Amino acid sequence: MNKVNLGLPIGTPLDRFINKKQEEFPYATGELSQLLRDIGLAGKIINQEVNKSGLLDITGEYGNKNVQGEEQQKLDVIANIRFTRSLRNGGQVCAIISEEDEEIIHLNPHCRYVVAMDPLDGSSNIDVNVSIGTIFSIYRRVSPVGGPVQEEDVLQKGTNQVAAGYILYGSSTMMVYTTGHGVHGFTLEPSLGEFMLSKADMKYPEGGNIYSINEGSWHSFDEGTKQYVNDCKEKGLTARYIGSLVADYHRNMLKGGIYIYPATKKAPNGKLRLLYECNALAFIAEQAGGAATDGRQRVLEIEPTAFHQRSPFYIGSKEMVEHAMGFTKSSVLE
Ligand code: P6P
Repeated sequence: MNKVNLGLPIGTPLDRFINKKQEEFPYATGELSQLLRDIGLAGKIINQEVNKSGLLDITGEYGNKNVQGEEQQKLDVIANIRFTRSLRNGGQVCAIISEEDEEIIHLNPHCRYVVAMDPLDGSSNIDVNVSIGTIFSIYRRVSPVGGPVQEEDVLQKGTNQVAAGYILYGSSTMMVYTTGHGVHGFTLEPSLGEFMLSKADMKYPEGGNIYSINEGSWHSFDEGTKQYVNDCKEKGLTARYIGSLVADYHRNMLKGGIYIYPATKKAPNGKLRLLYECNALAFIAEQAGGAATDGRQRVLEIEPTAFHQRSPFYIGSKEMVEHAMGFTKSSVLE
């Protein structure tokens, strides 16, 4: 039997897929399965909000800045509340680290799982109807169950992830996740309110000819990134940049390509956050046969030292990421 997608047919509901996958692991307690279902539920709730955002007063700025100093959008705050509530009610999570909260959100100390999340990435695109996404990463806590969650439970390397995924609120809404046994995509069937298997065992195509980077920041790129972008142009590759990480990532995984958010003079460690953006997508990318680096090393090997630390990010088709690293490995930001 094909271990990866168990031969489950396209159209299999997410809950049934998760249950069948759990049967592969005799010692599974069902906690991770329940947690994935809780995330799916929150995604359906947020999808409702996102789809109505033009009609309700939930677009635009909330009037606060998040821990990153970025203007919180109303839907950012709503998504953070919805996810936190769904994970609290689901009863499988001991703590959350969220882009929208500076400190750890402590839930049930008797649970084993920690969730790192960006509840709604790309939120500045909400008002102009461009695709946005939720990104999540799941770890087992390292401190004793029952005791208070410690920083070490959250500051774990990406290689420790037990699951990761994203929800893309686009022309259709998709949930894509991995538990380390392939990457599977589920499309929301709105009339049923169910995520249904639409892409089993997703893999990058060999190679790729799309590069995604905000060339408006060209003058503040490091020399190596500039040389790589010039190389892409000389080869006549296609430039595609939506400005919404999940949307750019998803397209590049399906069609072959690389997404880059490098270190810049304005953001010397890059813009994207290691724990709940880079690590989650890096786990998915590697499971799909791709790669993810910070320009010098595998993202999943980076030892986190702060909840909201940033990292330069090069992610996509393995050969494109490796080719880019040939330019950036010894490049320094002037
Ligand atoms: P820039 C959105 O704010 C985000 O975090 C990613 O979704 C997106 O790829 C990137 O920032 C866009 O940043 O600086 O190019 O506008």
